Amino acid sequence: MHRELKISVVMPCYNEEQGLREVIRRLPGCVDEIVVADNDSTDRTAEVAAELGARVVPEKRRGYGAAYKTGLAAATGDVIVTMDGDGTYPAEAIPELIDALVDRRLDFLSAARFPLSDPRAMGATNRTGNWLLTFAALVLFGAKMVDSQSGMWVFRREVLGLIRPRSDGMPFSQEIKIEAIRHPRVRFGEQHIEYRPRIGEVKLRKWRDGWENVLFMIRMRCR
Ligand SMILES: Nc1nc2c(ncn2[C@@H]2O[C@H](COP(=O)(O)OP(=O)(O)O)[C@@H](O)[C@H]2O)c(=O)[nH]1
Ligand SMILES: [Mg+2]
Repeated sequence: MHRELKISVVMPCYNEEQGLREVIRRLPGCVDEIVVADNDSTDRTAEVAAELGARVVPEKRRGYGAAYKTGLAAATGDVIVTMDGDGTYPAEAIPELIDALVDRRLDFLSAARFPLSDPRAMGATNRTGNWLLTFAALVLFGAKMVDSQSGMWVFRREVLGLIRPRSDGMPFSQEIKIEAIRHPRVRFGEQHIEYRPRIGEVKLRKWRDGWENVLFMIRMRCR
């Protein structure tokens, strides 16, 4: 509990046995529930998550968005915090991010990684790709933000009753932010966080996923 709110952390994980161990160890005491959405990882991700007190929700459909849909639906907290299972996002910042959500009277707070606190955490191609995708969200939807691809969001669970992101893949991250920004009853904001180099193997296929993100936004604009 923090500020009298029940806190759930939801993480999509595919083969993050190593990173997940570290992330769960760093979670602050205010976290009441940990949900790990797993797609039949071939390493011990599910076992490690369960051993460390997380609820593991299995999802057969592969993909970041598919895992999030199942994981978010399973969360019971008043506030949901999301993160990758790779040690990149600052778990210890959760209480101050919830404070920002409450004090700024927001419904959805996205944790922005730029300017990068550690340049080693993201290569030049990914940085450029991020910038282009964030710019595309502005041009196509008028959605103004600093970091359209951040995987750390802090939001009130009620938001899930108002917006319904559809992507089963990596575009889920930008889609949920664009939907939150566009919804008249959802107050959206961003707050800067630290971002660290990853533990374990990257799952993002930068060219393929970057291109899929662009096409997804164009299709989303047309519907
Ligand atoms: N369950 C599940 N998790 C996934 C899948 N793809 C990526 N993830 C997780 O989503 C998070 C983001 O992936 P990551 O490789 O860190 O991408 P990046 O942060 O954009 O470089 C990590 O925790 C991954 O394990 C998937 O198909 N299924
Ligand atoms: Mg990551």
